[in-house]
Amino acid sequence: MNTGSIASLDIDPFDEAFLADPYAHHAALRDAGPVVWLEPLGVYAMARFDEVQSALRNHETFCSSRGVGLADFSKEEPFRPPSLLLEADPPLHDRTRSIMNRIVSLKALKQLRPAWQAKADALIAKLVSKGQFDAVPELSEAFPMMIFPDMIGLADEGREHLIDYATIVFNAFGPRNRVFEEGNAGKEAAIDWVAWACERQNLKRGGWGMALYEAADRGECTPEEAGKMVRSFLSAGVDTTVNGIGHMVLALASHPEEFQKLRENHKLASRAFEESLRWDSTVQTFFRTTAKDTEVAGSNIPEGSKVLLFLASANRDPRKWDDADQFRIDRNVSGHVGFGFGIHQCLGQMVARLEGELIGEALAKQVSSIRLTGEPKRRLNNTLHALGSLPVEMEVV
Ligand code: OVM
Repeated sequence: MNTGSIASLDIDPFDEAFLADPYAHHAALRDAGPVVWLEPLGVYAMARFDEVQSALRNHETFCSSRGVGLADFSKEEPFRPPSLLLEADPPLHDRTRSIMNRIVSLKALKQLRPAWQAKADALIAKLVSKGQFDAVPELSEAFPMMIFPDMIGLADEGREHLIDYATIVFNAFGPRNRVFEEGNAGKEAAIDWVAWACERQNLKRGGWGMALYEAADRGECTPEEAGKMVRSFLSAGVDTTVNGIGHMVLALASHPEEFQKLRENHKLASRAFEESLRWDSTVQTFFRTTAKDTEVAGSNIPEGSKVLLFLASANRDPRKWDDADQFRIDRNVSGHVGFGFGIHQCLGQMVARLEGELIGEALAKQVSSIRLTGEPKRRLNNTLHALGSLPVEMEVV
């Protein structure tokens, strides 16, 4: 229940008009106050940078173990057995994270880089020679699918289920609305395939999946826990980077002058990816649950409250960013919360950054112009800002 001075808004951020164009609605949320009450959902929300960042930092008060979606795991059955990482607090979270951090290392990525770069360059060369194509299936989905499943060591059979699985998982953080029901319809097989693909006997030797079972062999966790950590890789590692790359291509296509800056200086590729994440954050929102009574900017939030954090809105808050709505690849973008902040900050951020940088660099090297040839289409999801199609034309250098 909302008591006191907190503004109460009749806004459902999971309704289809909001999901289709979240940026049109964020200013109203930010301007209504540092904390607001969303009447249709019965939750608190924060959409300004400072409050979002400080809630993410304060993981003892704003906990994750009661779920980072609308459902409170202390009252409702979780949609799937909770993640040992995303939906855990210390000390469990920290143990999981340190096991996974040893696998997702700078050293591992350095080894992968040359082969990934060759694949990115070859993919862009193929697409540029085509001229016109849909950048969603042919680029932003194609590239992660060329590298990520091999890195994990997944079975060859059934990999196409990965994107359907992510759709289901990210929809499940929101309410059981039409986006959830219709978006997930017909995708149920993906759940069984992922459970199968996470089993030890279905993982290839030398991959990041098997590395987790080897951690279990050393007594760092149980084999069951290793399987759940493989599930985390599969849940969080595909649709996030798919849409991160998609948004970068969309941003560059709709800002030719920014693409020219990138062509003039290929070293801006990683910045271009980072700025596109700020400008159009793939993970739009996550919830936290208050583990105790707390106060934010003079307003009381009682224990057991769901609090919706608008990461994407924080990344466009004019209180924090100059010309917040402008996409500018040479701005200082450090501190954005597109990968979250604090102890849960994206485990795979180095992987995502490498993917984005390599695609940005390949475009800078090989392409002289990127043009939209039709309206980009959105694929509505309760958590992800996702593209369904992005028709483009690229001209060769
Ligand atoms: C996980 C998980 C699932 C979805 C997203 C995510 C963005 C993590 O299973 O740990 O992080």
